[in-house]
Amino acid sequence: TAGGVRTRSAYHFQPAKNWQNDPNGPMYHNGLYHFFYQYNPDGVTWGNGNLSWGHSVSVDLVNWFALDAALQPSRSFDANGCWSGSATILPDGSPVMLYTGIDARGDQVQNVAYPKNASDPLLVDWVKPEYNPVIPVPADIKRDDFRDPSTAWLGADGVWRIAVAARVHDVGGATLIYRSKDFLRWERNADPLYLAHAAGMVECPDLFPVSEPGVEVGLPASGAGARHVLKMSVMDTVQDYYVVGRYDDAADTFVPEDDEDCRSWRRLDYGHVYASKSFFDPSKNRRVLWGWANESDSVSDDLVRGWSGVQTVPRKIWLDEDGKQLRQWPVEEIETLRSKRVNLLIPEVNAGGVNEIIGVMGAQADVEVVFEVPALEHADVLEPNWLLDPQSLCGEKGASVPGSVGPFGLLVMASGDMQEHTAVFFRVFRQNDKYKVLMCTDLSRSSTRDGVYKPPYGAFVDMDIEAHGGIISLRTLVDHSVVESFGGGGRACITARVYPDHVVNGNSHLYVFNNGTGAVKVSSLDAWEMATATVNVLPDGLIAA
Ligand code: DQQ
Repeated sequence: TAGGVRTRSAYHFQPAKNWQNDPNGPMYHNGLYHFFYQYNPDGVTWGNGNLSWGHSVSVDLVNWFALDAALQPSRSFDANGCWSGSATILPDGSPVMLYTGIDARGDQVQNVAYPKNASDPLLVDWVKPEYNPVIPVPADIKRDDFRDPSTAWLGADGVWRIAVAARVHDVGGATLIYRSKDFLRWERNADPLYLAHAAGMVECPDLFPVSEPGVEVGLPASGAGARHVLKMSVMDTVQDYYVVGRYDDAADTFVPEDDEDCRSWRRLDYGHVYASKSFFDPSKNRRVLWGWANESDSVSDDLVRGWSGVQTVPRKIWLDEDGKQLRQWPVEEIETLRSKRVNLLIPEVNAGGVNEIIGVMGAQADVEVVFEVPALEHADVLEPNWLLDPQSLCGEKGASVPGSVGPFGLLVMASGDMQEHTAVFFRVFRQNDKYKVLMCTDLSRSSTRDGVYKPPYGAFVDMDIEAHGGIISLRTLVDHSVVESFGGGGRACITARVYPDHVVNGNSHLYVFNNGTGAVKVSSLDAWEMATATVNVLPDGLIAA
């Protein structure tokens, strides 16, 4: 349908049709990347009862070829759904999957699956051994509060560990540790890896080592003393939070270095992303993160489109020099899609300035801009309570509210008459003799349509802009209905879904703007039109042989 074509992404991962949600079991195996995802083969909604693992392969994390579903409900131990799980690469190089089955009684149980033929490069067929489930619901956990096994890691004692999400009644959200030597017999550790008293059910736990700042390691978690990141998807808020901490590989417990309430940990994305999962890519010695970005219009729109849900671009993640936050950046392979480049020489944008970036298709673009604030000291004074809720602050101080330093940034997916536009911008505040940089993606004008979720999204970029000479960068990937932004070199990420109306019969424009009273320098501005990747369907114009 026209609606589907207009909003379908050109280089974000989606199946050809139908519903997708969580990334599952991403891995690198024998020269190929495999990506699995929660998939409803029968429709555009979540479809409780028949969730399967969709499966695609890629050589470059950009172009994807669809294979048949890898796991589908078929046995008593997964009769009502194959839910989220993770891949582990065994020492002999072959993979094993752990996933949650919704069994014939409706219990959440943990199952294993192996490739039928480990030498098949595509790993098309998966076998679910008869002895499943390998972990039934424990007596102290409710039958529908036990799911999402993580990638397994090998302890110094030669025993494998996994983390599984659960809710401990009256206590909170937990990540339980199970140990095994053979992936068949699993024993629960008395202590959970981490207990989140403040949360209810948590989902999709991920634990990985980050070593010391700046060093990129992605080896499976082990070794006491090494720093690790724990990420949990918290159901009450539908947000992914992470924290750096110490993992004790003998006790199998994790102590965050930060706040105890996981809902005040940092977020992987301050926009519309959930159930993220990372994997270690040994071919490039990097850790790569995927996350699900749900639609934010309506189910009837999904029905018209015939699909629902995209994944963020795969992001390389590493620990920042500050030892506290992750930095995230689109994997370099995405840059192979950069085709037409425009390089604008706008020395500065004055108060109220709006400069069009002409020459690239605005709906399919990658924009990198470096701003320099010449006079930080003019910044407006920050009220301390604003620090608590950057999202509301972005709502109060949207792109049309002038400040002293900012708002400045990009207007993307803009109609020619500017009636519709999505603003991605910064605003700098002063707090005593320090500066705080607010990053916002303001969707309030993103579409003239009603019935679309158009919130402000916001985050403080955790960097010392003064020490950086007043310089701050913004990279925004625009892909029809996806606006995925990386502020301050990937210190804060905001992914938004947009549904502008003007794309029916008009082009989308791109602008750089400054609505602050002080001028802002543009040290560099590069924009590329992005080619359409092969994502499970052939791009327009290509015909299958
Ligand atoms: N989605 C899966 C669950 C997981 C949830 C089911 C998170 O396994 O807990 O589709 O989005």
